[in-house]
Amino acid sequence: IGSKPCILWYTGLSGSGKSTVANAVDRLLFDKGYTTYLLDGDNVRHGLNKDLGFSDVDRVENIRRISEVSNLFLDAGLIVSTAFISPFRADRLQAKALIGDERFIEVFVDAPLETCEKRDPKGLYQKARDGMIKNFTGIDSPYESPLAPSIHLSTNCDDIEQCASQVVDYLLNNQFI
Ligand code: GGZ
Repeated sequence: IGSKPCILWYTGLSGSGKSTVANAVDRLLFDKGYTTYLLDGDNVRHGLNKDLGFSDVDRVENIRRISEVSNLFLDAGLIVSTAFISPFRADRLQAKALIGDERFIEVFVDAPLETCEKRDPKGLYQKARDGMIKNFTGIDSPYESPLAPSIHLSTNCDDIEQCASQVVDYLLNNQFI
C-alpha cells in the first residue's frame, strides 16, 4: 500500500537498541503492508562499507555512503530505516540536507552509557575499557546527542514494543502512512 517515502534515521550508542527497535518497527510496517528497507551494520558494514573502520574520517564516509544509498531507496518509494551510531551532528545534518528536511526523521535511541555498558551484548565495551578496541563510541570517541530529534525514545524506560509503537504513531500522525 502507498506511503509517503521517508527515512527513519536512528542514532544512538552501541547497545542503545537501534537495530532492535528498527527491526520491530519494520515488522509492524510490513504487517500493515508497507514496503520497507532497513540498512544496518549487518548489511552495510560487511558489504558496501567493508573498507571502512572507526576512525573519524571513516565514520564520516560510512554515513555519507549510507545517506546516498538511502536516497536511492527513497527514490524507489520505500520507507527506509538506517540504524547506525552516526555519532557526529554535522554528518546527520548533512544526511538531512541530502535527503530533504520533510522526509528525514531523526530518531534518537537514548539510553545512558552506563545502561549500554551493562548490556554489552557483544562484550565490546569491556574490550574498549581494556584498551583492546580503540576509538570506541562513548569511551574514547565522542557521541553527539541530537539537539532536536523528531522522535526521542528511552530504551531504559520503555520496552521495545512501546518504542516501536511511538515510531509508528509518529508516522501515522504525520501522514507518512
Ligand atoms: C563503535 C564499534 C566500534 C567502535 C566496532 N566504536 O553494538 P554493535 O557493535 O553491533 O554496533 C557497533 C557498530 C557501529 O557501527 P556504525 O556503522 O553504526 O558506527 S558509525 O555510525 O559510528 O560509523 C559496534 C561495532 O560496530 N563497533 N568497533 N570503535 N562501535
